[in-house]
Amino acid sequence: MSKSVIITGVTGQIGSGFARFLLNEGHEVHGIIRRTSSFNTSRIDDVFSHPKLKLHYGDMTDGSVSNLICDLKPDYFINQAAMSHVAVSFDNPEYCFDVNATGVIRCLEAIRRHSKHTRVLQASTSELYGDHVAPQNELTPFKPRSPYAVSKLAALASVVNYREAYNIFAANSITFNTEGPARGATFLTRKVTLAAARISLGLQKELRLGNLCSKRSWTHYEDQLDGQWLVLNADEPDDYCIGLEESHSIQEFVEIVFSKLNLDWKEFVICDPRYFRPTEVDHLEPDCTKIRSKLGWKPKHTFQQLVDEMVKHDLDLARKEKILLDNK
Ligand code: F7E
Repeated sequence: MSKSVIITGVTGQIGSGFARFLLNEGHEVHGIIRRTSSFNTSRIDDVFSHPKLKLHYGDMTDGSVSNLICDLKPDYFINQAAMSHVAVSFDNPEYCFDVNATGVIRCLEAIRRHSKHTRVLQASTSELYGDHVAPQNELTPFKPRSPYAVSKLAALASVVNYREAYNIFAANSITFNTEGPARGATFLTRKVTLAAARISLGLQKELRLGNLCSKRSWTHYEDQLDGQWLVLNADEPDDYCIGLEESHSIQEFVEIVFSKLNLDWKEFVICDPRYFRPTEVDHLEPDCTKIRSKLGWKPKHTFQQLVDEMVKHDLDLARKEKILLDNK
């Protein structure tokens, strides 16, 4: 049966993936986009004219999203909107909290007061675990180490509170790093694959990075999406860790990507203090026993497949860029 779904953050990597997936399944998708002077809809260009996609201007920092919830009373509310860059949150903590925490409470209030049947999925994050020893699962204590993580912890706790206090179906996906060819270029993986591809064709000379020692679990966005959809459709609302149960250091990731392009990373990577964070999170790696055993989640992509897909995508982009340059 066709459902109505509000997706915030629909122009992002996973929000756009959700829109595509839900439209394919025959659902009606209401995507929230922020007004900007530059184009920000490239990730949904392919479904832009789909008859079941409606885009609405809105922002988590005001009443626009809650108003839409009141008007539409959707079956599902998927919150992918966030000020999601951990490093930037140190420079702009107040805005970060407004979007990531207060913004979520605004929406939960609208659901509690006007649309109690709506099922809520909050995209939470492994950043909550901070420097707690890996692997982390749903029982691991939270130790946030950035304004981003603090704001996301407030949102997670609010979702749990609304679930318990008002009997709303509200669930958190505790999402480990989510990657793919549509990942934003300021996040580590995409910054590296874009740079390495350009370097291999002589379009770029160096790559400046910060801390190479931290370890992350990088998961394909389609596997994250599968997991989050299972969480949203479970019999009972609950919180689940989602991610590949393996981790690699930043240096390992860099080495793998450069070697796929027959490059020695040490010749091109420069350590730049600008990219270090005031407090770092050293090692994030999930234990996903709960979602595997309760909801049957299983990732379809290995880490190597994810890297291969990103490298191939960015090499194709770099080749196109070079052809344009050569024909100038
Ligand atoms: O950094 C190190 C950096 O920015 C990964 C967000 O989606 O996942 C993401 O947060 C690691 C960190 O992701 C650079 O210090 C070194 O240790 O790709 P990232 P993140 O901070 O893990 C979580 C789950 C979220 O929820 C967030 O929204 O790489 N690193 N050099 C660098 N990172 C960046 N961005 N740029 C560098 O030059």
